[in-house]
Amino acid sequence: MKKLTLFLTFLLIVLSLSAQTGETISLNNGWQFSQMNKDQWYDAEVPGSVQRDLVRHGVLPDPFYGTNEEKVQWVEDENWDFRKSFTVTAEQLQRDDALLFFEGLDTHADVFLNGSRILRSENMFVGHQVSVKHLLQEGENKLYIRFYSPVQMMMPARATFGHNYPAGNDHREEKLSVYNRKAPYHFGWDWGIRIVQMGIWKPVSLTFYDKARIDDFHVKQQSVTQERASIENQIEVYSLIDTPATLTVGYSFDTKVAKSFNKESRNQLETVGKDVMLKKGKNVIPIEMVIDNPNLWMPTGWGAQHLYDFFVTLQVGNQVVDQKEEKIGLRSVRLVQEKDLHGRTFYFEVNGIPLFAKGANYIPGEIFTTQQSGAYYDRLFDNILSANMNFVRVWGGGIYENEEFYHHADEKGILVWQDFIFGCVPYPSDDAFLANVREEVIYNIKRLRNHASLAFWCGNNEVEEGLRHWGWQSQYPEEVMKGWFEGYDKTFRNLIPGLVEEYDGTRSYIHGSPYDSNWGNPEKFAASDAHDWALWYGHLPFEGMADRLPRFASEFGFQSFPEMKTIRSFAPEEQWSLESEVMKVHQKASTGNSLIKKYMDMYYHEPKNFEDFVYIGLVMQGNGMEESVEAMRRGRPYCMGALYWQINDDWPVVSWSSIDYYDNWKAQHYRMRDVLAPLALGVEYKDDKLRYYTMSDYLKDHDNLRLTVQVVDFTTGKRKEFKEWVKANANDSRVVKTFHVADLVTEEEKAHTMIRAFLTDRRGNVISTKDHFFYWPNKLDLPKTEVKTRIKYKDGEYQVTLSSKNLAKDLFLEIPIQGARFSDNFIDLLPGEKRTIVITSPQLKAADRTPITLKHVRETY
Ligand code: NHV
Repeated sequence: MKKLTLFLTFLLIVLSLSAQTGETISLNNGWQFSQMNKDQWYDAEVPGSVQRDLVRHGVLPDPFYGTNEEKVQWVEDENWDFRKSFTVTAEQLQRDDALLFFEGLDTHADVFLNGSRILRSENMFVGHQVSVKHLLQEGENKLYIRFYSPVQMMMPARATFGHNYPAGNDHREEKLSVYNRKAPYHFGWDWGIRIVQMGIWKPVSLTFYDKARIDDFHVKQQSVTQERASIENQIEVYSLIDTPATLTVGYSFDTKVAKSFNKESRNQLETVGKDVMLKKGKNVIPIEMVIDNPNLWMPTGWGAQHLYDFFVTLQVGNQVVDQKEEKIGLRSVRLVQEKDLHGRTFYFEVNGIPLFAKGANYIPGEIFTTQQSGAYYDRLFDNILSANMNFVRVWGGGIYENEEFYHHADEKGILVWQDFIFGCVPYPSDDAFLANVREEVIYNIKRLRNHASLAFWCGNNEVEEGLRHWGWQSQYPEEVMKGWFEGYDKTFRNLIPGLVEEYDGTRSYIHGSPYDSNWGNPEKFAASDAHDWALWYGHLPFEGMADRLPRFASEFGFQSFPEMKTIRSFAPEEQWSLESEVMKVHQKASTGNSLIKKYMDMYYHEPKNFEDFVYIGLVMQGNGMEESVEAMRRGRPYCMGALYWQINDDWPVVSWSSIDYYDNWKAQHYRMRDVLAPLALGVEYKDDKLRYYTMSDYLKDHDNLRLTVQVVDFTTGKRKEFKEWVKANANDSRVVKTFHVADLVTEEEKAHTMIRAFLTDRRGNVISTKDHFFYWPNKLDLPKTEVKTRIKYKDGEYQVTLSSKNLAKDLFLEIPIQGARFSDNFIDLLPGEKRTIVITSPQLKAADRTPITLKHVRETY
């Protein structure tokens, strides 16, 4: 092994060789599709799906509008053909091999090229590479793909099993989703439209190359500390011949970036070469490497997201035949599950430091899975970062996300909890099924394992919880249940962890989430992550969540309707009621509306009309969820994570999301932003005391913080004020000040008085504000008031200055532009207070004076 330290030397060597690497052409363009035997061809967008294209061509109506969902269902029962021709030159045919690459076919398909069947696809999540040189000809070549109805394909499986799987979220009489290795949510969900798609959902390409190719480049981080990173690069080479070759791996690092973080500038360009004998076929070559004093990748809020540029080149003779690059963040991350006083811990440790996980569950952002552009992921991660999150769970009912998702996570410092794609139902476990799963698991581990953001793997969502707690025992014969339990162990306790160890070997794995708890039996919360659905399904009041903290909350949530401008996009005014046909299609949770009403009865006066109901629902979700999340954050280090259900929607619908389909923040997203701030103020109201907390994710202590606590009457304004110097310890939550409530207000005053507290730094900048009300609004004497506005109109930005004589609670500003950004919204405007809210959107024009409407709680009853 030779070691060269100067990148320039390396470059000179490479440049002096002829670089004859592969030539890749895209085969995404020029596809047509037709229903089988209909011979009616439409052009297809690839990546895409049949249904998405049928909507584009006007053959299907917009499935989101009105009750159109049912009108698009027939497509799933049909087979669909895709065809395309492409040309190949004589020169291209001179190359040693040609490799067709289908990154994703959804799902059951036969692929033909120039008269030969070259591939059978049975799994949406697996990409396929096929060597096709022997089939290609100079000039025109023809590809043809037949996609089979995933529903009709699997009818015989159901018929021969003799039972219908308990797949409650699969919205068809025959539950066939379990037999398909296909995104479960395509079949419907309790927030999801059903569109069981078929098609070419990821890109297609053709690569011509000589001699050998690099199939995979794994930068395996064996151990990483501040002092050194030990790396085993594993390079998978496919060679067409037995031949000597040289592999060179290296990395470069932009020291300019690192310098601003107090690392001395030093040579960060390094390569290691290795001479090898390739044998025909697959070769795996390890090349070890040590990096001293690495610039570590840190989660957001803890430092910079340093990314090294790793590369590998493959040289045969004097020709560089292939090369690959990877962006690598060096860090250590592990899930710590250790016995302790209470039970067992469940937290993530990043670079040796315990991390409180702040974030949400993510579902696929579109029902038309392929619709997401780079701009979509920019917006998504902007929404994640703006809400001060550091963690997101890619949930098992969706998909393994696109590379773009994990690239964004790497660059923004967001850790990813990755489920394997199984959710809420048992699955078959016969040999053929497991062989298919095996291929999928290997493929996706290899695809994702280089990402710094990928924190850990989880076998599935709630499959074991369902088997134990969802009452299937009384619906299925004993041997069926037994088969499912055995299948569970085979798949999630045996097969998948073995593959995670073999193909990743650096990350933690749990068999499923929750790990060993159920919300009906909270005594197990002391040793597990938890999906605590006592709030919502269990009718537990929001304030009850503080008394049953789990070690890590991986799901908990509360529904709301999207705001009216989103409802208007799919429902005409005569449909604005809970029981209308259109609204029922857009509320998929059978108990959803009654639960919203039940909680609203607990906390609010009955709203006057549908629009007020929608608004109050948003406010209730926001304030209630803030209360739960805050309790979890106050509760560290016992509780070390709060991932709420769910951040986003995949179509316009009533759901647990904090951002609606059209990118409008619900009240909850603003409240998450506040409560998850790197340094936030919390307050616990218990035993006639108000205990103020500082909750900090910073890695250093903050001293000399000023806590100001004001007692404010709803109509007369401020009556008392207390000031105190406090501190916030690094990576900690702690009580900094306790008040006896009786020292602040009398019993009678509680109904018309609130407590505003804020934290300022030495220069008087406000770091965090916390409003406390002693009751929910139905027990408060909220005054009537009129909110005054002064608006400055500019292109792209309106500035709205608000004031009110009396308290205006949860004041909501609405503007009829989808996705407009508000610097804040759903705010408590105090008597005499002046607040300016900035609304931004490229669609805002000064000349339009687009109307802004206001609503606050007192106006709804
Ligand atoms: O219902 C909301 C979400 C789902 O969308 C998603 O599947 O994993 N939810 C609820 C639960 N898990 C999840 C909890 N499940 C139950 C609650 C009450 C009774 C039975 C099951 C997510």
